[in-house]
Amino acid sequence: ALTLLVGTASATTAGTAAAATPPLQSIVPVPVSVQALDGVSYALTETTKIHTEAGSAPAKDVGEYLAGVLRRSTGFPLPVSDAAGTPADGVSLLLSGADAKVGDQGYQLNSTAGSVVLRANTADGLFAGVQTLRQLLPGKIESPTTQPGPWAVPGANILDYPRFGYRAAMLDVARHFHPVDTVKRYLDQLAQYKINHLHLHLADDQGWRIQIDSWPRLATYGGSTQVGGGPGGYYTKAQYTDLVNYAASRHITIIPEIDMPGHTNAAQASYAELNCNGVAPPLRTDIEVGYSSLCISKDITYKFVSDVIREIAELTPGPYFHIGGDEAAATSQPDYLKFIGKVLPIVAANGKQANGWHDIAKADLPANASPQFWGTTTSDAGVAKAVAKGSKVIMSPANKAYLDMKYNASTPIGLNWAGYIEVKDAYEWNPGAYLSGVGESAVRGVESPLWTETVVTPAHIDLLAFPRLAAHAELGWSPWSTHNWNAFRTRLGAQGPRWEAQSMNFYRSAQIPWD
Ligand code: TNX
Repeated sequence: ALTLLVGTASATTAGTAAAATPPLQSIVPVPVSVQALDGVSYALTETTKIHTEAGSAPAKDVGEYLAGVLRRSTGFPLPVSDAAGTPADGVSLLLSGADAKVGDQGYQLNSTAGSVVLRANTADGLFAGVQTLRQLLPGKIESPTTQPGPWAVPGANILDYPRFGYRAAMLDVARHFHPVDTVKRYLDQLAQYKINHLHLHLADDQGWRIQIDSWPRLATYGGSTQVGGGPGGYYTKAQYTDLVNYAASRHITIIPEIDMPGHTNAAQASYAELNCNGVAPPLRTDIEVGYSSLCISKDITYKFVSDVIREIAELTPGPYFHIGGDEAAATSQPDYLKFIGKVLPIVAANGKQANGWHDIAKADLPANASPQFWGTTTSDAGVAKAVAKGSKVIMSPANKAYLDMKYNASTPIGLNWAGYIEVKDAYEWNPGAYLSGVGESAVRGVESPLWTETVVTPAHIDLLAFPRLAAHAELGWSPWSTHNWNAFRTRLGAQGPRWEAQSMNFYRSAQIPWD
């Protein structure tokens, strides 16, 4: 249970300035358990050393990542060593002695006057603990330039592990192309909130965004524009691999999506043979949906699908391949079922588990396939049937989890077909008890999609994703027993100085008491 911290820090308010929220009451997502050691704190100084589990390269990598974050603002050298023996002082990242409860993603953090010790069973767990440690330091720790200290970590015993093993965001790089550096920036932000999957929507009507050697025009022609008619773009295989590796260094798994059999105009424009009438349509730069379909009756369609899935699967170490499957309004129902029935085995033959928008649950799914619920209702017959047969569901209800919905009528970008989503709306739902027939154990996790019809720049991504993504991250990580809007708003408000130090263009919702 969450230890409620009351009066653990000297929150004296002088004059009119509001006191900053004490760090132990500021952590997002809120940990499973936080016990404060009153009057104790650890000071990070220019002599602090970082020690990582002897002989573990993955633990050393987490130590180097931590040092990289802390060096920018402290200016301290913070050497990282994995020499044998546990030093009594400094910051230690250890792969032994963790409470069994932390599992394969959780951690323990113990901070005293002399040391900070993180313990986990895996490097994933240490990485999660490092994100908590960042939030225990003052917000200016996130500054890219040297700042004055002191750098105090409050004394505490923290035990923490996730509610759901799958916590994800989706970025649509098809409607507007988002270059490698923009995706890396987003990966850095996701990691801070313990999100461990990034789903990339790599193809849609307006653009194809990944090089496929056996069908080269997909990228060179199909990737040559975007919504509004700009130049578009695509990832070369080397760039995609760079993203996969960068994500891995942030303990994030990339999930590639090729949306089919609808949302395929860019592919059909690139290759006439993918159309039933043999005629390539023009490229499209508007935001209509539901008009394109691969030709279900042609053999070449399945050669295309096999080639694309094989080439992308070869570059993708993660277990999932997302086949889209949404809004196939230009495909008849029998054709849709036939198509999904042919594509699922291709995914399996390439060693991947299929994810798909929940429309795919109209077809017969293997138990390892996950429908991603994006509806605005609280029941879906197909999803309930898939769950009864053993599938786990990814929860992305559009009126709660869609980051491309506006906050309110004055939000300058975004859509509103699923309604306005203020921060409280994004937070106030229970993914484990939301859909009928889909209980906690049938939920793989929570995912926040960001469709980019109106999203062009990194500042646009910031504005729509933050702070709502942090609310979703807490739903995915923290136990439901900790769920409390008033406590959450305070924790969220404490993220403000961190996001300012990172020059993030977040939405300063009036619902939140920003520090
Ligand atoms: C619906 S949600 C779509 C996308 C759009 C989005 C805009 C889903 C599976 N399909 O094609 O981009 O709405 O909010």
